[in-house]
Amino acid sequence: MANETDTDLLVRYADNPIIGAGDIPFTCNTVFNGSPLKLDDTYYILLRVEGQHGYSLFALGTSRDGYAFAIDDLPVMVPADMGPMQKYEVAGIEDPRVTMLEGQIYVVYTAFSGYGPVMALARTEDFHEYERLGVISEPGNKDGILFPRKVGERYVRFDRPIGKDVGSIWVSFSHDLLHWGDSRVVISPRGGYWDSYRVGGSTVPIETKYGWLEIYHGVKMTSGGPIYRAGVLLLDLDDPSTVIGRSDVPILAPRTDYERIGDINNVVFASGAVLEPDEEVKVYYGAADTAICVASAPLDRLIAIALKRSA
Ligand code: BMA
Repeated sequence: MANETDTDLLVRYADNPIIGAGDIPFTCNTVFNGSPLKLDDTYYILLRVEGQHGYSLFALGTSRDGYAFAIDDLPVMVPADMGPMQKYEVAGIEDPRVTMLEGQIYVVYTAFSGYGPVMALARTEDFHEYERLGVISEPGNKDGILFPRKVGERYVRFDRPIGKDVGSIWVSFSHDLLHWGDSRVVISPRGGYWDSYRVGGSTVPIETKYGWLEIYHGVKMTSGGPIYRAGVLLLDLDDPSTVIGRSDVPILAPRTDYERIGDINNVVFASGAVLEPDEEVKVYYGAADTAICVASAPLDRLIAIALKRSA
């Protein structure tokens, strides 16, 4: 019998998971949804760590090969205990997305409180000190991801507002990274498909000559609970609300024990990607909200599946 995992376009790293709670130097419950950035020859990954108390904070991993990460002894960013962000972060900070933009490192993250999830923006120069720039959405919005360059005169981000219980991917625009508008829907759930319940942006989009390549997550609701899978989009370079391609089938689905069983079963949640010089795309993802994994595919095969061409 063929290996079940062979059905996915993304090929799992043989030694997955690459980071689990036991690799975190301080006591925690789980580690998942890490956002990578490769600078020169070093991989940095900002990790969502859920503490024993139940709320999340961020830890830092560094690596020379993108697989073996050394984790800092202490968290690098914890929920604010004073200042204007304190009341929006009392239930934790979650799902960071790290974007290099105009030579600066920005982090969009979900700030959680009794008000519900809001997007927040921070900036760092060294991954250790974070300057909070503020709340950049109203509640009910998450999966905020900054594009790595302006489109025309404006900065661009992905949004994932929940409207009428429908979670679609939107894009919004800004002149200063703080005030956002001109919001437009990009994709919505597809009835009957693996992404029939909710969709949201996952990775910082990669610029290709065919368009912005975005790996997104799609959720199907079942009587056994939600199943999170990953798919691919290609968006127009000059108008990212225009869809050029969307994969019919997922590129990664929960199949292994570490993806099927954890704090939240049946989850692969892509949270970042690194385009290597040989055009291999390493996709980092949270498995079952319990560990960090990597899977990869050549860029041209990801483009082909978005365009529904055989690769
Ligand atoms: C989403 C987010 C992610 C999580 C996923 C699966 O709504 O909360 O952080 O990985 O659900 O549980």
